[in-house]
Amino acid sequence: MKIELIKGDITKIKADAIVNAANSSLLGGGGVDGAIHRAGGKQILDECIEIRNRQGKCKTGEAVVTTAGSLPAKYVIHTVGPVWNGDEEKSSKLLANCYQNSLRLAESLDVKTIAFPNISTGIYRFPKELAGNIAVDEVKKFNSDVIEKIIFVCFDDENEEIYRKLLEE
Ligand code: AR6
Repeated sequence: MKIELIKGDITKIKADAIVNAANSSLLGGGGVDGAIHRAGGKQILDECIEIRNRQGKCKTGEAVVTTAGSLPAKYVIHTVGPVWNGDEEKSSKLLANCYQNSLRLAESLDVKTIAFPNISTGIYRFPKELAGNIAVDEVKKFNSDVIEKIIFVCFDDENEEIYRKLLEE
């Protein structure tokens, strides 16, 4: 699997799937979640509501999929990152689950390219360095015959710098 780093807006990425840092309501919010729903249109929210009606809320660490609406991607994989509360062990495991479950779901959809934002490092205040380490570790550990390329999309300079260093190692 090839790993790429891009600085920018994930809604502009032409990948088979982009990942959304959602919340357990699946009904939208701020940050990257707000950007994806705004740019992708109502179809994404409609499918999120259908999922809610079917299974209830999405638990932290889990992932669900919808259409990407009018975005250049095919799918949006919505995963719910942990809110940082200082419990490093528990939060790290939950964040690792986000990457694993998103990648598993992507594989089941025959996704070849997938783009991740820096889950939990915005409104959910997860320390960026630790989150970057977890993201890169999980992606490197995930052996896939299906997924060919993983793109880390960093929005802020600090995350870009962290990922650049991690991916040089
Ligand atoms: N493209 C790529 N990355 C982005 C974009 C974008 N357009 N916009 C922001 N980021 P956050 P969280 C980065 O806050 O911490 C929402 O309200 C941002 O710089 O979007 O997981 C949800 O509904 C940061 O590095 O998500 C939840 O309630 C990263 O995306 C809550 O926020 C994640 O920041 C989730 O919080």
